[in-house]
Amino acid sequence: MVKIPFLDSHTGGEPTRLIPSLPFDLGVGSVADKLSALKAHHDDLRRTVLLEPRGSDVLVGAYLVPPADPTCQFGVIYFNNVGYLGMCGHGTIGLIASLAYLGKVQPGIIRVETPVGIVEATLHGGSSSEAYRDPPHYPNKVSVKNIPAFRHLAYIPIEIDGKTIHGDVAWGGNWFFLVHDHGMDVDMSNLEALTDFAWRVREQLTARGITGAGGAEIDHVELFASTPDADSKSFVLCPGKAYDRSPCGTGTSAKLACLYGDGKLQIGQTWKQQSVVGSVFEGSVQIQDNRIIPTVTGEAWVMSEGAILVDERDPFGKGI
Ligand code: PYC
Repeated sequence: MVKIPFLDSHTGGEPTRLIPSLPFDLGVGSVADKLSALKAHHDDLRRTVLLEPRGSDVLVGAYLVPPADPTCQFGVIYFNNVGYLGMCGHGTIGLIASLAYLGKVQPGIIRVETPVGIVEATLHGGSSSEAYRDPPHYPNKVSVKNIPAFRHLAYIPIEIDGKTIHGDVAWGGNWFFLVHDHGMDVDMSNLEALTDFAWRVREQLTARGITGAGGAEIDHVELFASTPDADSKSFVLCPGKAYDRSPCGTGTSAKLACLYGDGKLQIGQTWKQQSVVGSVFEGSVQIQDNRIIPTVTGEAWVMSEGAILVDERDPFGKGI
């Protein structure tokens, strides 16, 4: 029987399953090198951790790995039901809150190496946090200063059901297609139609050969709408066809880069992005070396801990 400890959190409703230590060695390279080794030799662990019958399509996993960069305290590799993510905003908020729960970090700045670059998380705490004053609790509000975000293509037309819609292709740690003129109701009562529509957008992008920089696949679709409760509301479809319950940290970063590019967001101005389930991230941008650096803030909550048990005799022990 193999036993792998895990800790589950959610960030604005979107779960993160943290695996604090891997049952094998990935060598001494960068986190990007470790991701290559995982893809080549250990993809069965991703399936074991996330797929049914143990997991579900909604779960995002996070492997905690040693960083190669000496300025970082941690390395992390995010994964989902179909593969691996470059970065994950809700996952990083969940990771840091989980590490706080485990007593491995204190309020302050924590640098984390990801396969696509270094992110800087700030774990908030201190006198303004009621939760932190109560000893059994842990600080859970985190700001993530992301890698640089940018818009790659603007106002690209695609046709869905004979109707032309337009989207921007932008990078926020993953590749996104951001659509405003979709005409869909961004509401929980409309999840099936939103999923179907966003999936068809993805199919059209593939069929038309519309990609991110260097031919990268655009594997996330964001449909935006207005709301009285925030600056914008969004439905985000993830690569494995599950929708993001959070406002999506990398998706919000991509959105912030487009807003800044359009002159609709000033440096340091706060943007409130609401998810389809109603959770909110606050975002802002700063400029460093002529690049747009987004910061996204949210809260995460630990919700279960335990161990994955893999019985070698179980025909579905490594996922369906
Ligand atoms: O928060 O960046 C994010 C994210 C990506 C996929 C799911 N959540």
